[in-house]
Amino acid sequence: MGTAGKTITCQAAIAWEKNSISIEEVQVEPPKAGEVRIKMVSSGICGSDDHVLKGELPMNFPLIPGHEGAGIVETVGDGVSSVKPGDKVLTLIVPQCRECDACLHSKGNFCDKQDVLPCSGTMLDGTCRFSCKGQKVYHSFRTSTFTEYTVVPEIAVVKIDDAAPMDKVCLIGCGVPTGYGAAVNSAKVTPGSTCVVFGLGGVGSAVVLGCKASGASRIIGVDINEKKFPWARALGVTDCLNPKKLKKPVHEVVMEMTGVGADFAFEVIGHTETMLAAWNSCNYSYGVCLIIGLAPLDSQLCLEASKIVSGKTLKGVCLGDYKTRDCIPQLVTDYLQNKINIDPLITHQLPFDKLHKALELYHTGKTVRCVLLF
Ligand code: COD
Ligand code: ZN
Repeated sequence: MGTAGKTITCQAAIAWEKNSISIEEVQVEPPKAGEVRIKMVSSGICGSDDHVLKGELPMNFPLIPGHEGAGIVETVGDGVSSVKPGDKVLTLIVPQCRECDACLHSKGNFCDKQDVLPCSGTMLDGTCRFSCKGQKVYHSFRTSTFTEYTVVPEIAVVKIDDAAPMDKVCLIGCGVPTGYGAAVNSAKVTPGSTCVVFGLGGVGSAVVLGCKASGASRIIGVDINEKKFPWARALGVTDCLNPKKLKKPVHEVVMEMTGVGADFAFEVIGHTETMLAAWNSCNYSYGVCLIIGLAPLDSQLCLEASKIVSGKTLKGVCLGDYKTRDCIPQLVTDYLQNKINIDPLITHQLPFDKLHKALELYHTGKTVRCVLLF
């Protein structure tokens, strides 16, 4: 008995309100036109999911969290042509519609059809495909990967190589392009350069991977959680700094260590204070500061305006500036060809029913990336 055209009942994590999550039996409707239903195989737990769970993004509850997913296409809706049942796929927090201004511009990648800013919690037609106990359940980032089955718009899903190990490649749906791509594709880190990375979580560690791959000779890692330092050193960080243990502001220490400031600074936390610290750690003339973290929605970044004229660059970046459907499959192929090694980013893998344990590991700062397996 196939499941095509039928509602599927399965297990999913539901965030009922902020800081309240439980695994429940849910109903997942068949995909509508332009949509894809996916049987999940793995999902990373990313810092952005934590923003959702804490209610820091204006999202509708109850919702199914998760966006960094790998799975197998179960069925497709009318008009879907880029994937078919049985394909291995990744879900994409930033879709690529190939029609909007950002998609049509050679440099743009923040597709108008994304559901990050602002968040609707629905599919593109404004309705939802999930329900639980008769109640409508919202999507998160139009992906919702903490579930055995999900429904995603075709523009937010991409086919990957048949040989991809599905318990690992979920990271290439988000953390790897976001971090590695920021270093390699957006900043274009140069050989012999000095980089400073603020935040050594899953995404910051992927930035380190990209700096190392680009030939940076010095990579300074900054984090308030020293449990991250051994993992960071193994990836290529040469100097670790804990701002809480320094006698002066971290940017002053970076300036002293480098003499002239960093060539490249990356903020991978999402706080305005660390964004300023990253900016102030850069060389005043040619330094490049990339902001990856999402700051609180009502916050303002206040820069000393007279310091901008000297030439340094401040740039925001999402998903490594990659046009997601065009570029992400190649990152999977690069991994399969040993050109990128994402394995050290995955410090834990747990079955989906151990979700609470996985979230506890994340919240106590004991993981770089924990992957849920379905
Ligand atoms: N100073 C130094 N380090 C800090 C501080 C601080 N004040 N506060 C927290 N940290 C460290 C934590 O100890 C942790 O190691 C790290 O910062 C954050 O890591 P994670 O694992 O919690 O989060 P990531 O790496 O999965 O995600 C970080 C993002 C900044 C990407 C995320 O939080 C975010 O803002 N996402 C939205 C923006 C974005 O690019 N989204 C697209 C892909 S998700
Ligand atoms: Zn993410």
